[in-house]
Amino acid sequence: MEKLLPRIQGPEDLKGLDNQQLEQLAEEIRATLIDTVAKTGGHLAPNLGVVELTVALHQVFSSPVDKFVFDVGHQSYVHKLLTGRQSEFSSLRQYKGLSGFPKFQESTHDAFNTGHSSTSISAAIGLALGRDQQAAQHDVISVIGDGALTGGMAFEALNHAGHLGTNLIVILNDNEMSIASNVGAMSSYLSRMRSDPMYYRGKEEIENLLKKLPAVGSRVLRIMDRLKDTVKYLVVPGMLFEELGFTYLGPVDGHNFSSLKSVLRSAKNTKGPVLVHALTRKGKGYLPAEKNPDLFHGIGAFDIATGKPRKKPGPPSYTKVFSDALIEVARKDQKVVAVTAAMPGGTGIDKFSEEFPKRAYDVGIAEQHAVTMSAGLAAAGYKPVVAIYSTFLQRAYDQVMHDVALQNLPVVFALDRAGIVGEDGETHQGLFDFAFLRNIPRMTIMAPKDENELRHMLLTAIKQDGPVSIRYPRGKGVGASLEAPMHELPPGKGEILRQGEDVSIIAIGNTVYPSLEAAELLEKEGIAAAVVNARYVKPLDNELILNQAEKSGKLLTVEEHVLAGGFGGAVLELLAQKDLRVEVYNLAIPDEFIQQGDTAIMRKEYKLDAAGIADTVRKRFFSSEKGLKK
Ligand SMILES: Cc1ncc(C[n+]2csc(CCOP(=O)(O)OP(=O)(O)O)c2C)c(N)n1
Repeated sequence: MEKLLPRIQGPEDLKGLDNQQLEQLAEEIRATLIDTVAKTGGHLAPNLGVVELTVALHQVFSSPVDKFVFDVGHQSYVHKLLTGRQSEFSSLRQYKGLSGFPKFQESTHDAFNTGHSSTSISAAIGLALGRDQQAAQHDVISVIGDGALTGGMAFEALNHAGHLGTNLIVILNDNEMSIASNVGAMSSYLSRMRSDPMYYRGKEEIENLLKKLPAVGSRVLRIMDRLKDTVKYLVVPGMLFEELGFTYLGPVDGHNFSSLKSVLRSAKNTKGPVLVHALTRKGKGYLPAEKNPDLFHGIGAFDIATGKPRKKPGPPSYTKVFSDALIEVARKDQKVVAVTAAMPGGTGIDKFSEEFPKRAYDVGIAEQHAVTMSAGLAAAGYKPVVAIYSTFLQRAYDQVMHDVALQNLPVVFALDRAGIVGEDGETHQGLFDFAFLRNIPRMTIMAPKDENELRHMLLTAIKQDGPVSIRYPRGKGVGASLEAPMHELPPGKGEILRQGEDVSIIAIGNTVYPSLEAAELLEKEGIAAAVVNARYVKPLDNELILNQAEKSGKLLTVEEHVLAGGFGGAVLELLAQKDLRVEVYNLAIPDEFIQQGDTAIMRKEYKLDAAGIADTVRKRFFSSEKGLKK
């Protein structure tokens, strides 16, 4: 049979296809998704679930005139395949390749960039208002998952959309899953609509029944009309959305082309905000993903036949070491509780909740709530550890400041995926946390050089009275042996790992080991570099840093973080305050958003590997052009 997918170079090529051809196309898309993601890694299960939905959207609407906003955007691969990006699809999530998220820089079909959750309805409202301002006519469609709908912004936007009343289509892609099982009352409401036919068939059935009753029936119907609001609560599907000012359409089988297209056409023809409730299956069409949608939500390379991840052997991840350490601490301290915002697996809180089901809280994709709730727990005498990706804490800045730090509450922020994150790219880079936490009074900020130090830092943090953040990178540790028992680290103290009188490299977090390697490279060239593991960004180990500065007169700070507001900046502030004039260079990420790519490639690119650090020392402090040669 001739393949259809290669013929689809843009959404217009879909227009003439009948449902049978669409079925074939869906199969080809699924095969391409599985083949590609098996090599590149990526968000397989979410995309397998939206194949029919995305195809139907492109048949009924006309992108790029009509605008699609994909919430989170991890489910936009099918959209990419249908909008002229097939030939580059194998470069998905690779360095200089296609992004794993919508990106307007990549295509005019990507109306709005996403990556973080629950933004799509707000963005779509903005696009719709822009359209209205220009008296244009096109449709704006937000595609949002039931998981993303747990985020506060999504509720704020639903509330506002109903108030505005302008044309807007929200497609609720309900697969009953966030990454793990979805949480919350909204999720239970949606699943009631899924599972209890009375819940959504009631209105029509009752009306038909009443119509059949001669005389009385129509009178009752009229009374019912007057009592509309009360009765509607009992019998109308999607009442919650109707009350918010939306026309609710559905639930519809999100894998059936003819039902999907018909409901989408109705949505197109309805005035005001419309919510289409599509029921889909995460991982649809690939058994291992259907069986294990959590694992296949976002997966590395895997073997297609078995569905097994192609894991490279190596030391345990920072996440695992953190998770085990937290459990160890919690066994001794009953006050320790753990909080995650929809990332139980990613943060290691899943294991904690197996052992302490009553002391672990998954709040859904609600980082702001997670932080303020933790502040409340701390105010009630508990010791909450909020495990959160660095990039997602950006959401909860005011909560950290206003609810935690202002009251000096002992909340521990365990910032996973800090630094360069690799294939997820610019929306997920954890490169800003030192900067946005460092200016908050009372915050203690730490970063371990390895997974062993992470354990000690966790204990140290839990023993402290105020807010503390510990950031650690994505992926495997360095293979450090894990000392037991954990011990507290001296507060605000770094450590000298290597002596050297020519230059001091002051490194933080995962740049400490590459700095040690760099010192070895430099030694071969006759440059004696000291290496300091700073451990703390706040409070800084003033004494140690000033001593090193005075000794060699040359300081290099190294961090996997943006330059502006980072660790290096803190060192400069200290030197300026002490009026100490030494040569300093801050090696950090420049003032730009960092694209996706393998972490090793990216570290090399930004000179954060051993060779790059050594090169920086050479060029900045010992280059003959600068007349500074020893
Ligand atoms: C602010 C924020 N927090 C957490 C995440 C991580 N995350 C990505 S997708 C996802 C689950 C989304 O679930 P849903 O919207 O139902 O989409 P599905 O994958 O089920 O299709 C989460 C928690 C994120 N992208 N943004």
